[in-house]
Parts: sequence; structure tokens; C-alpha cells
Amino acid sequence: MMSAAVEGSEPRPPACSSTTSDFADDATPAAPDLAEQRLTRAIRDLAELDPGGVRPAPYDPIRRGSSLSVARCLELFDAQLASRHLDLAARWLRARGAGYYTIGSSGHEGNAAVAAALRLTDPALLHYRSGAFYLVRAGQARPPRDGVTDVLLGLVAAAAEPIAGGRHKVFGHPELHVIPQTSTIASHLPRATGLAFALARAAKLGLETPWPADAVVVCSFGDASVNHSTAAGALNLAAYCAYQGLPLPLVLVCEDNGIGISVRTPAGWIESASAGRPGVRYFSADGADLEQAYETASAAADWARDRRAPAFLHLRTVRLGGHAGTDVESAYRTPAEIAADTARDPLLGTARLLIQAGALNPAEVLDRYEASRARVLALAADVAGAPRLSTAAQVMAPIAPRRPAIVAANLADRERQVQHTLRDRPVPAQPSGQAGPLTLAQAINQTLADEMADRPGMIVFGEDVARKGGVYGVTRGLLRTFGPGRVFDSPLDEQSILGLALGAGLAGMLPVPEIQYLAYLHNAADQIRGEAATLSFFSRAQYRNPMVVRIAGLAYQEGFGGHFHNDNSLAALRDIPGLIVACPARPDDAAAMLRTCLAAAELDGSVSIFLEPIALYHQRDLYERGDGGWLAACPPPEHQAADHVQVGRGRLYGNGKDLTIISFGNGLRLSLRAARTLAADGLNCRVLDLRWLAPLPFEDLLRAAAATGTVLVADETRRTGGVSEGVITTLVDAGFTGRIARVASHDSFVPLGDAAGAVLLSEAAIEDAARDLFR
Ligand SMILES: Cc1ncc(C[n+]2csc(CCOP(=O)(O)OP(=O)(O)O)c2C)c(N)n1
Ligand SMILES: [Mg+2]
Repeated sequence: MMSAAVEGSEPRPPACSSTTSDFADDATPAAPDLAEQRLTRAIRDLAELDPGGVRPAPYDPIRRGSSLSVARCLELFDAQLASRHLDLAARWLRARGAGYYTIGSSGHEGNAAVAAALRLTDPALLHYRSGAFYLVRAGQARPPRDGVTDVLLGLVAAAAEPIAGGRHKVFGHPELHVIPQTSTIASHLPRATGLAFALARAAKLGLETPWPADAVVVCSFGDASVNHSTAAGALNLAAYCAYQGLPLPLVLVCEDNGIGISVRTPAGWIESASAGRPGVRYFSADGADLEQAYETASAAADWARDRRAPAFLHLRTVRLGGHAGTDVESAYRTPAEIAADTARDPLLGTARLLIQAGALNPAEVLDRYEASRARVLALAADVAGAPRLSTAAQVMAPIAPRRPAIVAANLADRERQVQHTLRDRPVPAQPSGQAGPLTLAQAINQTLADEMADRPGMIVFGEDVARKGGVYGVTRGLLRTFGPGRVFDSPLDEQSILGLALGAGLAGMLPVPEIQYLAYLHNAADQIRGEAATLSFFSRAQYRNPMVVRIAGLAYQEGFGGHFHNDNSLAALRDIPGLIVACPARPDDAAAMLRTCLAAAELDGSVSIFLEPIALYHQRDLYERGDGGWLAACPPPEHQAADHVQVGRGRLYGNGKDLTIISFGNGLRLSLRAARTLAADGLNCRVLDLRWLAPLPFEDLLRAAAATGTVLVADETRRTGGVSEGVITTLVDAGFTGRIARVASHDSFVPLGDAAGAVLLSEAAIEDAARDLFR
């Protein structure tokens, strides 16, 4: 199909043995071709190393005493060659307007040895220069995959590309256990560390994962990336776990080419920054020496596999041909620096190894080079016109596929299951189904306990959640009931907490991390935005990382805590495609919505933010002290199915005909109180609790607005970027023509003390705005 699309019309790429002038009217960038010719000459110059005489047998060691055989070395050399030629093809496709990506792996082909030292079933999270690794991995599959075509399809953004389907150029394939990564450097390290942690934790809990019990996670990245706080945090997490003797089978591979775009990494920095970390064994190898790289990578893999401990493999590489196709390297590197890298070309290194072993002579090396080049470029010509995604629906299909009916059926089914298993359940933290009405915090606590009893893969973790039971007591008792394997305190690093969740979800568990305050999600938001929410998109939903992130947030803490404990900013979450943002205000909703989020995570792989209004955690009353109007009886699990709240369904209070107040969270309680005051003045309101802030309850919104024809949005988030903007736009987009007004918190940070009330949405402001609508 693909070749039909380009039949006859595509120009064939040039052969390497041509002279420079043959390339003159060709759009192939000149530099790589000159570089190729230099390489060809250098290989010819290796003739004097050829020992001549008897050829080694395929299973002879490539060097005396080595565990790398001649045959394996030849296979790896082929992967290195093909990887190099993929870079050439990328530039060739780009020059013809058919390709969209030119960051290559040239100079990094030593990573072929890392793949060879690991197993097909070791989950791999790869650097964008780990092309040779990917090709070796593809060859390990049975039957082997054509990794070259996979990569080429990625370069041309073909819809048929097997992992991202044309959405991004990534290395990935479920059959190869290569999990696709984003372009955000280092952002995959917390996930990799979390996955290693989760593989070990799942084994301890007797849970199955997609990987064998002795699997090792491998994660590669660049040298400049080591400086990123995300990498530093992940490395710290690995060390923190290993230091305590927690198993963490992880091989971190730093592909150190000494530079990040144009910025040099100080000599010796990677070793200084990475060696000597407690619990993390440091290994170092010359990436231009395939045999040494293989032996060292094997030692690192053995360390991680046998000891279930982290290894840091420092693979010293070079970067050939600039950062990407458009990069003019000469602008920031001297010719001498570039020449020094060229001399350390790993292809030359492997050619030398093979020639010295007598396995190939220079002419045979060059034949192999030409054959690989011709094959890769011919395949490139074949894919150049491959069909691409063209509609929004095609692009968006894998963002967050959801099956609400299946989620509802699962929760309904559990009605029966739970009745059967009730007698075998461990004692929950709170007596399940206790008759007395519960606060919001108690309802969440009880639901967590009930769900943990029924979902063996569910784990709860975060700062202070275990021994202390959470800053607000929401996880109290869970540690005692479910043990430290499933309820544990994390180190104080939100990126690590979310990284643990990303890895655990990938491993098939149901992670429920807690972030202590909404403000402290923001320093780690990329782990939700760039990692959690995009994995499905970049893998055609072949990989998911289910999770329910509980966040204690929002304001109204009577002046205590200042901005960071009263943060009311949700804009950074509401615009993330596919992310569910739940904001329960009342205990009964919290229980039902939490169950929905958990079922959706388990069944659909959904990523949910469960935003718990701190100020309502222990609230008991609605109108008067002692009225118990904010408490709710939560039914025992065997009767909970009827309570199921579908994602994106609001809840209506009252049936006033004059005004619809739309609110959520703390605003719901303020609105209900305001509605009572307004009713006394003869203004009859109905109040809609949105409950879900993403996706908004579209139908319920329209219905509630239409019922009165007049809408007031009472929004505790900020006027700019707050929820009310989305609500009003939704109404206008849907053709609502009635009167609309809004009251929101000011565009301010929340101050300490009584001044907090000056910037936050208030009951009085809601009442005034409602009256204004009818003046
Ligand atoms: C968080 C983030 N910041 C900036 C960039 C832009 N960027 C892409 S690659 C790169 C340099 C990475 O250098 P290194 O980690 O050494 O990898 P190399 O390209 O040298 O293999 C930068 C700054 C990015 N992708 N992600
Ligand atoms: Mg680098």
C-alpha cells in the first residue's frame, strides 16, 4: 500500500560511493555525505590492522576473553550501520519535504551494545539517539521486526507507524517492550524509576505485571539532561530507595556526547555527578568500543537484575552531524572539536574491532556499509508518500478513549461481587457502611478503604499518607489495614510521587498518589501534562498509565496558610487533553466520584485529578451550627452501585424558577447558603454543582441554564483562567441567549489572615450579583 503511493514518482537516493559532484543537484545535505566519505576513507585505512589468515568462527570471541562473539558483533554492527543510515534517510526525506524529524543517533551507535546486554522483555524508555538500541531490540523479537521501517514511518509521520501512528517521532513498540517517550528531556526518568519500583513492589504483593519477575527497566538519556531537576530527582529517588534496601531493578544509561545542543558538559562532570551515589552502582564504557560497551552494559544489567538494584551506565559517545538536521554546528564548535568526534566514530570503532579480529576486511566492511545504505534509503523512498493522519478525529482518537457504560457496569457488578467477598475482607480503616453520616474526609477515607479491599492492585502513597494518615487524616488507618506494601510514605518530591504513579500504572497497578496541596502540584505538573496525559496519545492507546491523583486544594482556610495552602488555580489542569478533573464538594459525591475515577482508571486507563476542597474536609454544617447539613451517609459497598456518578454529570439542588447558580467545590456551599437568603427575598434559585471540572457536565449545564433562562456562575477560582470562563463559553457556544453573569475570586494570590476574604469569592458577592441580575 505504501509503495503504491510513491510508485515511480519518488527520486532514488544517491549511493555513497559517488563523488561529491554527484550530489550537487541533489537535496541531500552536503555535510553528512562528506562525513560519509571521510568515514569510508578511514575504514580503508584500517587495512593494516587486518591479521589475514584464518577467519574466526562465528562463535569465537571477538576479542580474547570476551563474551561478545564474532557473529553477535556482526549483528550489532549491522544495527549500527542501519541506525546511521536512518539518520541519512531522515535528512534526505526532510530535504524532499517528505520527512519531519532529523535528530539522529549518529555517534551514539554504541547503544546497540546496551540492547544486546539486556533482554527483549526488559522495559525500555529510550533517548532520542537510541536508534541502534531500537534496531537491536527489533531483531530480538521472534520473528524479528523490521525496526528500520518502524523508524522511517515515524520520520514521515505515517499513520501506519506502529507506536504513535504519525503523532510524533518516537521509538516504541509494545512487542519490543519499548515505551514511547516525549521530547521533554529527562521527563521519563521519574517514570522509569517508578516502573522499576513498581515491578519489585508488584512481585512482593503477588500481582502480575506485563513483564517477567526478573525484568530490569532500562532508561537512556543525554548528558545535558542529567542536569535537569527531573533527572536529579529521579536519580535521587533511585538512590533513596536503594539506600533503604528497597528493590529497584533499573539501568540508567547516560549517553554522554559531551554536549547539549551547543552547551558543553564540563569534562568529568557526569562521572562526578553520578558516581558514588549511595546504592547506585556506577559503570563507565567507551561507546566507540562495542566490545567494551557490551561487557560493561552486561555487568550493569547483571547488577540490576541479580541485586534488584539501580545501575548508572555512563556510555561515552560522540555526536556526529550536529544536534539536528538544521543545526549549523560550526557556529559553536571548532573544526578541531568536530574532527575529534569524527575520529571516535563508533562505526569506525566496530569496523576496527571486526578487522582486528579477522572477521571482515575493509572491503567487506564497506560492502556491508553500502548494502545497509542502499537498503535503508530504498525503504525510505518507499515510505516517503505513506498516508498521514488528516482529520482531528483521527489525531485525537487515542487521547483518552473512555467506555462509561463499561465503567458503570463494572461498578454495578461489584454490588454482587462485594456481597460474596464481604466476609473475607480485611477490616477497613473506618467501619464500612457505618450508619452515621460522614464528613467529606471520612467519606473519602472510607471509600479508599473499601476500594483497596476490592482492588488488589490499588496502592496509596505520598508525603505523610502512611504513618500520619495524611495532613488532614484522609488516609488514616489505611496503613494498619493494608500494610506498608500498599500504603507508604514517599520522599518529599512531587515529581517522584507522580513518577512512582506513572511507573506503577504502566506496571498494571492502580496508583492513588496524594499531593499535599494544589500549589505543590504545579512544580511537578509536567509529570501529568507531558507524561501521564500524553502516553496514550503517543502510543495509540497501546500503553496507558491509569492513576487517580488526590490533591488537597482550594482556599477558605480562615486566613491560615497563605497562598500556597489556599491555591485556587486550575487552568493548568483543565486544558490538558483527556485529563479528568473531579472536584467533589459533598461526602456522598466524593465517595461515588472516587469510585468512578478508580473504575475508569482500572478499565480505561484514565488519568484523573481528584481535587478535594480542604475547607470542606471536616465541614459538618450547611446553614446553622449543628444542622449536619454537610454530612452524608455513605452506603456500604454492596449498595453503592446505584450511587455511580458518571464522569461529566453535575448535580442539581432545588428547583427555583428565577435563577440558576452554577458552582462547584467551596462555591457550592456558599451558593446554597446564598440561595436560601435570596429565596427569603423572593428570588428562587436552583444550584448546579458541576462536580467535574473537566470534562464539564455539558448537558446538565445547558438543561439547568435553560430551566430559568438566567445564569450566575459562582466560581472560587480566579476571574482570569478560572472555571467560569469555560462555563460561560460553553453556554454561549451552545446558543444560550439568556442573561449570564459571573462572580469569581480576584486575579490575585491568596494572602494570609483576614485579607484572604478580600480576594476570594464570598457568599455576599454571590447574593449581590444575583440581585444585580434582576435589577
Ligand atoms: C525540558 C526541555 N528543555 C529543553 C529542551 C530542548 N532541548 C532538546 S534536546 C536538548 C539538549 C539535550 O542534550 P543532551 O541531554 O546532552 O542530549 P543530546 O542531544 O546531546 O543527546 C535541549 C535543550 C527539551 N527538549 N526539553
Ligand atoms: Mg549530549
